[in-house]
Amino acid sequence: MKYLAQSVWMVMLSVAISVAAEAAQIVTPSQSSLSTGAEAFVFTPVYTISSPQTATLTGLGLRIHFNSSAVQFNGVTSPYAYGLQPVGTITADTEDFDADPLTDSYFVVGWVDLTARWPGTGMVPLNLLAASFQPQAGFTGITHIRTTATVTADAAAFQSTPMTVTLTGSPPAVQVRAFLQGSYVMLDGKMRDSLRESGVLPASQPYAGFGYNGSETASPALLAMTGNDAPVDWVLVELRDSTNPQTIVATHAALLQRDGDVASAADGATTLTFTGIAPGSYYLALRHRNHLGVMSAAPVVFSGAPVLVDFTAATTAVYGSTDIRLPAASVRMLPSGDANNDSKLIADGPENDKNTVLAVVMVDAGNSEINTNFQASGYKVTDLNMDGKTVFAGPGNDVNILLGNVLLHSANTTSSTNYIVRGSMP
Ligand SMILES: [Ca+2]
Ligand SMILES: [Ca+2]
Ligand SMILES: [Ca+2]
Ligand SMILES: [Ca+2]
Repeated sequence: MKYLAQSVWMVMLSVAISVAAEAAQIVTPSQSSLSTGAEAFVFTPVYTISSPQTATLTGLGLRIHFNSSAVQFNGVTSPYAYGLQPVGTITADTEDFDADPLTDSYFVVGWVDLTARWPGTGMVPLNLLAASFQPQAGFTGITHIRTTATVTADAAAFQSTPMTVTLTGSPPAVQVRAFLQGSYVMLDGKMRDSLRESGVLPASQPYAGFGYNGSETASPALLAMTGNDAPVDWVLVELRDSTNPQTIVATHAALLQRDGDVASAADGATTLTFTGIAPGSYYLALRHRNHLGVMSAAPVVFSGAPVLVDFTAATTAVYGSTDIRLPAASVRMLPSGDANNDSKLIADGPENDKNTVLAVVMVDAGNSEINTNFQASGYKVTDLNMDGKTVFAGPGNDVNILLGNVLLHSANTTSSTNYIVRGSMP
């Protein structure tokens, strides 16, 4: 039906224009070039005419050509109403009307006024419509949106200028999963959200002291969530340079959920998008305040769809000569115990993490009697088992988890308390 209707008006327009005035109908894009990543963009053809004396004609039939590998046509909004015909469907440009073999598709929009008053006195220049296009995931480079006329009138010539669109590609998007040993509960295969429950989990990302000054803030609704998606703690997700993995290209502070998903603090979405970063290959790293960090064994290729990096899976290879993660049945956890944030777990000897725990307990304002078994409440990096308290001695203390990781480390064959467990992050 639509095709038939279009054929009829195209013939009518052809006849009408052939007896029209000597003028060129001109279509230029409102914006001659633009650059976009994953965001949709709008093509607005602007109609003018070369001779003011013939500013009104019988209409215009317009093909809008595009490369379907580069962009997806999302539809037309705000078409000029006077004389408007039904917008055509997407058609293969097998005849290559625009002499650009890369533009493989087009659709037709037309306006017909057999009284030859189109588009109306004083209407030019006229925005004919707004056509929305979505960049195709994975396409990068330059593409064009071109226009041709459906009718060749011997009186009214047609002139057009294309729009040049530079597609920089979808920014890297990642879904990350991880378990933290300090809060992991083997029996239910999830982490505790004790920090959230005890009300000490901060609303703003806590990594300023770790060299990251992002402004991520979680909404009260996200911080109030319970169940599998309740926030356990803040983590840092980093893209690192594929040839120099010590170079951090981009960082997101995000919330780790009880079930291991890393979620955006902005909206709780479990896909993190690195807006403004070019697609390509990056190492993907995950860091935590008092656990040893992990990074993908090899650069991850980001070319469109979100990539899952599941650090809870034993099959996910991690960077370094040995896998620093700890097994918990079939899953893997980041090891806890780095109270002084030097990427080493040390229980005894110089720079040890145990003394950092002790110091926090001893200097706590509430510990007036300076007891080593005092429990210092609050969100502290020394809370290695993530229960909302820093405890040096006695039940539930934070030292045992550190000591266990040192003594039970596979390379610590003599079970020495002064063995150093080194992190594998570059
Ligand atoms: Ca073409
Ligand atoms: Ca989840
Ligand atoms: Ca340490
Ligand atoms: Ca604790």
